[in-house]
Amino acid sequence: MKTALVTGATSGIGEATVRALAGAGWRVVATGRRAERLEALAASIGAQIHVAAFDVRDADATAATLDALPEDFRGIDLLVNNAGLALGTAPAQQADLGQWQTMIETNVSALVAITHRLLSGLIERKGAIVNIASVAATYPYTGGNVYGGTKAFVQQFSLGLRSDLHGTGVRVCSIEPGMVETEFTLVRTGGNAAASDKLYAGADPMTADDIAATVLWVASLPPHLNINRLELMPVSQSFAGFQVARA
Ligand code: NDP
Ligand code: 8X3
Repeated sequence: MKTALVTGATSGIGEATVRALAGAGWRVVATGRRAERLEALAASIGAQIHVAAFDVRDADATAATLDALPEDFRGIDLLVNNAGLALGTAPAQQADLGQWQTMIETNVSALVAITHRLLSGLIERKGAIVNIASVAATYPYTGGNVYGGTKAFVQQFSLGLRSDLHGTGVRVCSIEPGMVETEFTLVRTGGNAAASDKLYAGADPMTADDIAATVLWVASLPPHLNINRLELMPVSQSFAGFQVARA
């Protein structure tokens, strides 16, 4: 039985990924800050899951948790770096520096620290890393500033890992979704349920299960096959043009 570690498993894509992996017979370490949600997830899955509540921005708590995993969950074959967030939609000139720093600490620094910690074990087991980036890595939009920057880092770090891990057998994939209906917009807007509902209303967005099924597919491919980058959008979403400021 293979073991996965999924960060950000208390809601959305992470929770759905835990369910998909467990349903396919994986052992899963599920993490996030909200312990009660992790306990509920564990209760609905059973012995195949181990939960650990910690803030990924806390380097000491992260290291202590990973070092103290129970014997059965210690050998991580698949790391799903999913924990992340966007905060705010203000243009850069009006943005809050604290929100920018939180996004960088969560989406970049924490992802790098967890990957660094687990890398030697992943190499030993010829494992896999799936990083959840975003279409925001590739397509800029107003108010996306630092969030897009963090996801561009995740995308490029994934490709850099591929290069460094050449010959080790470790697979790395950057999954880059567009609009997925989760708690993402609730978090981004500071709890504005009306704004979140409005964004998704009538849009037929992707679901967390859509992305979880993609993660499971990538993780289940034969060992000789690597998906480098995978960009997904709902059919209802596409691209807009450039903007021109006229005198
Ligand atoms: P959710 O808000 O539903 O889930 C985010 C998860 O990240 C939660 O489990 C949350 O857990 C966890 N998390 C956030 N901050 C921390 C922290 N400091 N420490 C530990 N865990 C943390 O959003 P999504 O499921 O949509 O987001 C998952 C990933 O997908 C993110 O990286 C996001 O950027 C990315 N993404 C989302 C898209 C979308 O449209 N929804 C599109 C493209 C990418 P808790 O709060 O309990 O700590
Ligand atoms: C989330 C998708 O388009 O809101 O990463 O940035 S988007």
